[in-house]
Amino acid sequence: VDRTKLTYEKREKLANNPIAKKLFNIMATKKSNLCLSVDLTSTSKILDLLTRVGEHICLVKTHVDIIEDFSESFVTQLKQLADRFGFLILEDRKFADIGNTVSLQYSKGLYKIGDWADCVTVHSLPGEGVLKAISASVNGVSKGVFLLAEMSSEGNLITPDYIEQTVKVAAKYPELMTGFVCQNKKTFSDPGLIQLTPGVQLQSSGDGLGQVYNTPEKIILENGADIAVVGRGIVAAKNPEAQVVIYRDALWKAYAERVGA
Ligand code: 5FU
Repeated sequence: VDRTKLTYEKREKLANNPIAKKLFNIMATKKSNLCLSVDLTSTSKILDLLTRVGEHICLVKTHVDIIEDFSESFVTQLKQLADRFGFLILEDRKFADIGNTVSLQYSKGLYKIGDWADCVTVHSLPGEGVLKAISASVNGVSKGVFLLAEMSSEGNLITPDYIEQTVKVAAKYPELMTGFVCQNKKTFSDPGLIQLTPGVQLQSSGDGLGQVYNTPEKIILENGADIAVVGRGIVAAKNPEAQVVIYRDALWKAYAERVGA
């Protein structure tokens, strides 16, 4: 069966990872398959933006290492917003080292990512030790991984064989796997996993630094995305509150058309 023809409600039942289940449930309930990438360097700007747009998103994606005034209080407030608006938190750390180092990077240091992020991104490049290093639960709370199978950037070095091996290794960690960061429908078939696709913007087709943008319709209807990641299309807009609604509506409409709802 074609996973992209199934509703998020059906796929929630097919997911093994608790974070994937929660995400499918949030998407269906909030009618939003939009992930906002809050690539801002100040905590007040991030919290302010999320206060204004949080009701429209299913997931927020952070790059915690670009924040200049990171604090524990920021984490507390971020989690409060996530609870209040009902979205999950993805830290886009792209772990890519040996298992032991990743285990330390995940749980220690300034950020203690494993304490607050529901899920993280991981490169398959180092081999499966990187997946063994990320716990499926921290202090009894479920966690998840989005494994990078493809990237949106021009000239990236990922090959068809790399993609195939990435999908194979993921199948060994059903409890942990929330989904894949990828660009194509054919990359994987398991309907219990989520396709997270970055490189989405209405205003432009690239950023001059290798990023490649597609439209919401293309990534949902043709490329098989379940959740679209939008950063600057919303974050750098004059009116983010207006843009977030435009993206959310376009993405949801494309999903509804895809599943024939
Ligand atoms: F894995 C990937 C990828 O293949 N492309 C990406 O663009 C991740 N990203 C992230 O999505 C990137 O690090 C940014 O945080 C975000 C896209 O932001 P934009 O402003 O919409 O280009």
